[in-house]
Amino acid sequence: PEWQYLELMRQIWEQGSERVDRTGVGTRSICGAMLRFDLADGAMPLLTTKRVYWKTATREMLWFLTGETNIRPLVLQGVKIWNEWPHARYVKETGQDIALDDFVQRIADDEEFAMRWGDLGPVYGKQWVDWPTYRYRKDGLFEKGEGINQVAQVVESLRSNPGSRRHIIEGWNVAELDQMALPPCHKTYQFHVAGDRLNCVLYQRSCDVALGLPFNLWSAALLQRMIAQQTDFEPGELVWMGGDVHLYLNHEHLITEQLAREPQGHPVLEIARRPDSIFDYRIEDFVVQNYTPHGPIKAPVAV
Ligand code: THF
Repeated sequence: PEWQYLELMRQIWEQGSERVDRTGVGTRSICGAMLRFDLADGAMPLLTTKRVYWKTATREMLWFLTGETNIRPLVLQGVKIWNEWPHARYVKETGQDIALDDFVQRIADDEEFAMRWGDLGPVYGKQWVDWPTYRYRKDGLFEKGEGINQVAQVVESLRSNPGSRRHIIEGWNVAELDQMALPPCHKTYQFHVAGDRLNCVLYQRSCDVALGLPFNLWSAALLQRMIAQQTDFEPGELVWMGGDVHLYLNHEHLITEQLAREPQGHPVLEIARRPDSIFDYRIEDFVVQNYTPHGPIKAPVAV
């Protein structure tokens, strides 16, 4: 449960090695970490030591499952978490120093502008449901094959061959990394059946523990719950593994405040309906009960 998260945070802050990262903000970082959460009886890894906007993270997960990579559908739902990246690209490529809020307003108002500037490249959604394939021809050139829907395939393989060790959803498409606004952080999901329970391992190569991890844990558990429902398994354990696990130096106020708080209560997630497929969930299907967290703690995201 939650103390594992708080312990990880404390350990990184006290023992992490300090370095300048890609964003220039600076981090304290450790190599390799694991957290385990049992999802039995509706339990979710939803932190209570600060308010986590689980609906935002849920909308993001549903957006991944549509295969969409443009931020516009998120913007139209008031989800802001991906806005910084297209904005930074726009400023860099056009030299126009437009404010973030004005840029986002234009994405919402102007569909053509959104098509041109709102796309993140072939990130999560694209790789998950439409991983590109290529077929070599006799003349040595190659043509585009049909995209692979990894999510549909995993649902199918869990049903037909539960004991398989290949129930994997992979975001790290090496050939396309250079076209992505950001290479995937939560890059590999593997599912594992034990009796009537569905377990999941998530490998995350890079983890912003203060801002990103609360979202990433919720989202992974959510995906696991949806897939369990679709395949008629009980939700089992979520095992989270991190590679470069870090805290940004400008999150100090958040860390100090959060480590001073005590977890309170045990939130549960109810899925109100059983949709026909993994691609048919809607935001109204998710009901969280017993969530009485401490207040939110604001902190800037490093871009
Ligand atoms: N880059 C960095 N530096 N940190 C991340 O957490 C991160 N992500 C995604 C991609 N790159 C990242 C983006 N996800 C928030 C949450 C998740 C994000 C980005 C930003 C955020 O600002 N959360 C605030 C406010 C939420 C809201 O307003 O709805 C929070 O308090 O939680 C991690 O995968």
